[in-house]
Amino acid sequence: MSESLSETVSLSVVDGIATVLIDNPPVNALGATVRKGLVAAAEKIASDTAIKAAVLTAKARTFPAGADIAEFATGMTDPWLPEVVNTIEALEKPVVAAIYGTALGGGLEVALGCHYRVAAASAKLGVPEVQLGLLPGAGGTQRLPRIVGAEAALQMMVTGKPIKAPLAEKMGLVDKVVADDALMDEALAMAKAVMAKDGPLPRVSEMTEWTEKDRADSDLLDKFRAEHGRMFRGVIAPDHILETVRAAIELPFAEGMAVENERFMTLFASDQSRALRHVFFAMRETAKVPDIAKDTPLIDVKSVGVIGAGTMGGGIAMCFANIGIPVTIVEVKQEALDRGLGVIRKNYENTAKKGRMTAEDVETRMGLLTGSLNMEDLGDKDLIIEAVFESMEIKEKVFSRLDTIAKPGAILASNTSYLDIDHIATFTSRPEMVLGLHFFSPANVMPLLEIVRGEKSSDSVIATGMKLAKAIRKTPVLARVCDGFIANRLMYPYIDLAIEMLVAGTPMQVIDSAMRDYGFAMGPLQMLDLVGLDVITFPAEVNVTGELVKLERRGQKLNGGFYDYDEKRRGTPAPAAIDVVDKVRKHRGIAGDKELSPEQVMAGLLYPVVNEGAKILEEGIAMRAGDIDVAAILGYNWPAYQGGPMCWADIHGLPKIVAGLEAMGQKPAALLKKLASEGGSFT
Ligand code: T1G
Repeated sequence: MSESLSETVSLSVVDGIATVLIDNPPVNALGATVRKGLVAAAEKIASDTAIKAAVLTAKARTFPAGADIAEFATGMTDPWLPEVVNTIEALEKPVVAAIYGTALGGGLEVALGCHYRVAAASAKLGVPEVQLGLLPGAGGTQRLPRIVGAEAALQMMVTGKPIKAPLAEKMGLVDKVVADDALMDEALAMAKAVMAKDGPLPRVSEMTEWTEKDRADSDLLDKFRAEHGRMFRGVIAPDHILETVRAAIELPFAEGMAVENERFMTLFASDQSRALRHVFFAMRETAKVPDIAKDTPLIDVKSVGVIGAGTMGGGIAMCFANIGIPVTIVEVKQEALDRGLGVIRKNYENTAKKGRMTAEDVETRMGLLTGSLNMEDLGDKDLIIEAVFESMEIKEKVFSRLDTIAKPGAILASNTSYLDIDHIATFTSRPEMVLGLHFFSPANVMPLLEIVRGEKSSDSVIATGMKLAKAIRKTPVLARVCDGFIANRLMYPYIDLAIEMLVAGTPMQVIDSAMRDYGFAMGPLQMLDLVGLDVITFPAEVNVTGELVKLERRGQKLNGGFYDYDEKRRGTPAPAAIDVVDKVRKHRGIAGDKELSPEQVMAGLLYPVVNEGAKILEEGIAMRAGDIDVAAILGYNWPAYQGGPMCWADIHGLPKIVAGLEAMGQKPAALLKKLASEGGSFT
């Protein structure tokens, strides 16, 4: 007979063993009703003499995947999770955690408050709080070092990466790993076995073996920080995590908990955590299209055609082959087709060399790819993606032809990065079947996929595009038609103005280091060198990138660009580039004596990007500010801990940005001005 202890927690007793069941879909997050239910369960276990032991587990897809992140925005209430965990641990009757799915964050911390842990073989366990700019705030920083040692605990907490159950067992984090379908039986059997045992219960907070070892290794923490410096760069949570582990090694448990709590609250109030929590939800929001009904019929895509076997076409073909969908790739010349298929094979072989797939996988994937010189071969495909040269004339030829070849109901997509999808749709008799699928290069790697919705694109086509994006492990962002859609349009000013600053007199290394200090892995000019100067075209008749390309300086791939590169690809400002800048200055009659400070560089580049984002939003090109942030983070590696341009603008202060833009002689977007004047925010 099951007793409901709260809306989301129930308890039933069989043969003296209580089963505490959490039922809080979708991921059994430890929200207020769960916490209340767990406290009630602990009280029941303590007071009911018929109960000799307990098993704690959950329903549906996973053991609790953490605290309820959504609750952070509305304010957490009693009982707080640390107290809940301590209450479970303090019980005098054994509690066995039956772990499956993804026991993450607070979920793992609850399991650590139990006396025993049994895990399903497919379970994963982790503490990903660092990805939210936080640290495990329910005793994890104090219990993990005690049960697996400081080094392993730091590895888990600073990377945030989950570990598989067998490794967890090896580390001592779980007592037993069992077959998935035997989890409950095994957990009940363990409860039965331990309920008869005498002696004190194993409480992680009282374990001392690891702490003694770690205390003896005085430079353990400094060594860890030195070895993993990259993970500490720019973000604040890892240093706080390190200090909580120091407390776990040096202090009694209760004092260590006080350190954890203090540092958790510091992080919780930080801009970085606000930004990362925004990004967590924004990444999941992008797939939701409010004006398309949830039951919109989807088009079944079981076969794909790709036109063009170049870098983009090849990468796109791989995305579908990777999930077992056969792809026919069409080229105009055999040698281009052979080259394209050769590049795909090489990509797979390189992945196999890294041990991420087997030689057999390579053949399976290649077996899904068929080359053809004949567009007629696409006649039976469910989805056809054009990835040819960016010229409307060529698109017209391709889509007019496709219209006569493709079967009824086939989706016709263009991978164009900026051309007008509505215009492309007019080359067919079926505009409702046309959309943009804008992949970012390399298409088989970059996680962003812009789904470009034409005026006439049907709801089914858009809904299918959004679902397909997730199926090929991309994050979709819906865009309406404009030059550059969302990510490229957003970043045009960033790149354009960086070059303007260089011509006006700010040294390239000042510009790039300012943006690395902001959090980008590389500055705008370094990025141009990496992407290739020949892929960027600027209108002015004489411009820096054009002149560099004329000198056969195409960036890292050929002779350097703004920078010269040594064999380790370390860049130094190139004299040839400085000469080109001088030439452009002379041609435009610019003195080149205006050197900006790093702060001015940051404002000068970031404010116009925010302004462009505001225009993208007010024009309805993007549905949400969060979508723009996701596009910037996934398309241009905007540092996630800054939240993306729109979230960063809210944190930085919209009135400051409006004033800064006006001081630069730029007109703030109406939406930006309105929000700034009303104390509003984008996110
Ligand atoms: N809180 C609230 N909602 C959550 C959630 C959470 N922890 N995790 C997922 N969701 C929602 C998500 O927004 C989506 O909602 C749905 O569940 C499915 O998620 C004190 C402070 C578990 C691996 O960081 O990593 O514990 O869009 O699309 O791909 O120390 O969700 O359907 O409306 O991602 O199968 C620590 C975060 C929290 C884990 C499943 N825990 N979640 O992936 O589904 S902080 C985390 C995930 C904490 C304590 C600290 C993944 C997943 P909707 P999904 P998925």
